[in-house]
Amino acid sequence: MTKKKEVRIGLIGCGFMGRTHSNGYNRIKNFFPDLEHLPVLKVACSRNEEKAKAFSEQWGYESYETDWKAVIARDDIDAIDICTPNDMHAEISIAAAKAGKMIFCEKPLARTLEESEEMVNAVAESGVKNMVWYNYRRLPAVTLAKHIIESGKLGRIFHYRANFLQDWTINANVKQGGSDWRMDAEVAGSGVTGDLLAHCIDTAMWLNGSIGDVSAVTETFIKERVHQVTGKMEPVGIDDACIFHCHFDNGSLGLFESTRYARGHKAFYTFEINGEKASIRWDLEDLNRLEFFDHSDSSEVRGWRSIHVTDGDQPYMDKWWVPGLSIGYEQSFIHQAADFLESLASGQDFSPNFKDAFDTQKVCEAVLESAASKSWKTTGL
Ligand code: SOE
Repeated sequence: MTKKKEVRIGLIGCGFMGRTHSNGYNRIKNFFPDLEHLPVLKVACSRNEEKAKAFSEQWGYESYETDWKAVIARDDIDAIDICTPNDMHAEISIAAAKAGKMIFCEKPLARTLEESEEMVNAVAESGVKNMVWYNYRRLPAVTLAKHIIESGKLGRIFHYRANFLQDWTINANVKQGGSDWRMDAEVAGSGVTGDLLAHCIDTAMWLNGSIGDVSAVTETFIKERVHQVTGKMEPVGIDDACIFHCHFDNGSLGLFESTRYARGHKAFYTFEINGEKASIRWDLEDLNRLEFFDHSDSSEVRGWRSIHVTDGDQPYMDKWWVPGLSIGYEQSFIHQAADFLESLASGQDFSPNFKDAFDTQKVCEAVLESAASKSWKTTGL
C-alpha cells in the first residue's frame, strides 16, 4: 500500500461541532481508502483541561492542549479546525493563516462582515488552503439537486424557497451566554440569520447563483433572558426569527424563513426550486430523498417523483453500504473532509472556502441591515 500523506489536525473547541468533525476524520480511512491524504488527529484543545483530555481520549487525538495559541505554535500541526463559538473564528483564523496552517472553520465565517473580510484577506495573503463547514452541500440528495440543475433539466428558474425551522428557544428559561452562546449577540453575531439562514444562503447560492438584493423582517420574541455569565436578566440582542425575500442574479425570486419558534420543528431545513420545465424539493428530516417533478413526463405518470438517493451511481453512495440503505447527517461532514483532502491531491480549488463564506456573510449582513432599516438592501455581490 502506498504511504499516505498526512494532514495533521489541531482541533480547537470540543463541543458539538468538534464531535461532528472528529467523527468525520475518523471515518475517512475506512470509507475513502483511496485518498492520497489522510487526516491524523494530533491535538484537541479546550480551555477546560478535563474536557480537553476526555475529548481527546474519546475521539482518538494523540494529545490535548488548553491554549489555542499553543496548538497554532506547534510544528507538528498542518491544519487548524476551528469549532469554537463565532467570536473566536477571526482571531484564531488570522493567527493560523500567519502561521501557515490550513484552516477549516465552522460556519458562519464570523460575527460580522468586517471580521470576515479580515479573515479572507489573511488567507489570501498567506496563501493557506481553507474551507468553511457548510456541510449540507455534501448530502447526496443535495449534491444530486446540483447535478440536476446543472444538467438544465429545470430550465429557467423562477423560484427558490428555503426554510430552516427549530423550536428550542420558545422556553423563556433558555439563557443567553456561556454554553448558550448562540443566544448571545456579542458571541454569535446574530441569531437565526447567521446560525441557520447562513446554511440556506450557502446552499441557495451554490445551486442558484448570487443574490443581488434583499428585503427582510426580523423579530426577537423574548426580549430579555438571564445571562449565564452575569446571572442577570439582560436584553436579548439576537434575531429569533427572520424572513426575507430577494432577487437572484439569474432573475429568479427567493423566499427564506428561519425561526427557533416553530413548535414541532427541530431542524426542518427544506428547499424547493421551481423551473420552467421541472421542480425539485428537499427536506433535511428525510435527507436521503429528493423530490422531482418533470413537466415533460407523459400525463399518465406525471407527478412528483420521490428519488431515494442511495444508489451506487448517485453522489457519494458508492462509498457506503449497498443500494437502498440510507445514510445520515454525519456523512455530510465525512464527505466534506474527504472532498477537501481530494482537492489537496488534485490541486483544484475547494468550495465552500473563506471567500464563498464571505459572500454568504454579505447576504446575511444585508438581511440584518434591511430588517433594521425596513428597506431593500443590495448585497454587493
Ligand atoms: C443550531 O441549533 C444548529 O446546531 C446550527 O448551529 C447548525 O449549524 C445546524 O446545522 C443545526 O442547528
